[in-house]
Amino acid sequence: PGLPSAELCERFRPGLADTAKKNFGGGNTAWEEKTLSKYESSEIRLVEIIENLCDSSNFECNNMVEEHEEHIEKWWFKLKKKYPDLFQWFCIETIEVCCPAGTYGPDCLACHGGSERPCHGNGHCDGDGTRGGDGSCSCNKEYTGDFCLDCSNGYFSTLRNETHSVCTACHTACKTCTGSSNKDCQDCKEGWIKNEESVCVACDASCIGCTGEGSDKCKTCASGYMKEDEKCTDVDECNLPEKVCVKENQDCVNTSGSYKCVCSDGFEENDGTCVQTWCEGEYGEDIHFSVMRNCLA
Ligand SMILES: [Ca+2]
Repeated sequence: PGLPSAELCERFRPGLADTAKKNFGGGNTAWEEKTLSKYESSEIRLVEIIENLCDSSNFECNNMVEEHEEHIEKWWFKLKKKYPDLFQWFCIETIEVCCPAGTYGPDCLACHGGSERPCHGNGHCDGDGTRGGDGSCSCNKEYTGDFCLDCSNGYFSTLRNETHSVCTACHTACKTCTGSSNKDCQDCKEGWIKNEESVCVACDASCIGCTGEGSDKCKTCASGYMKEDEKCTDVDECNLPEKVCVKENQDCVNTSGSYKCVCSDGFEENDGTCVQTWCEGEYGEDIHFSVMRNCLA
């Protein structure tokens, strides 16, 4: 048989707790207390506990319980006073498939960073609580290193001692940094550039990547811009030989990096076409679209 999964060791304990309050509405009558104390040590509850130890779909767990049912019965009738924690007695000490939290592997050794706070609270210890794994840490994204005490790129240290480390996100302009503002960048992130004051500032909107501030320092031009006199300049889509706004009663409006198609004056968008908004009323007044049917009739 292979090693049990971490899931098995985690599921076992909550399953056990479930039966404790089952079948009782939370009232406090003498009858209920008497019944409860009977139930607490009854074979009915033992059966319920065994049934609840595993999810019905968890083959591995159900297999394990079935295989060792006589251990659980022995514990229930003889040992539960001395060893109140079934998980510890059964899973850890008797059938030796799990380990105490914060330990891993065949001998339940302490995880990297110690069993109290594996990975210094900044990651997950491989095999934690099971007889498998190697105790190494997979750190949360902010942290790196064997013990999850160092900061990842894009994070800087706000607290660091032997046992604790807190890393905080750099400013969005920084790739690496020593503090929280865009003045504290060591390197700028892609799309940002250091100015004369060593502050990472955004490349011009017309650039994809840049060597400095301004539209003349682009590495390449962003879409909607083209190189003209060494600068990335907005393309005026409305003046292209081929019309870009082709619907009836539609005008083209150039924007920086793009363009918009809008309905001409006196028209408004309705189901994707531009319809007339106003008409001359009987009495010489402008009438809104909502009454246009009347004025067309
Ligand atoms: Ca444009």
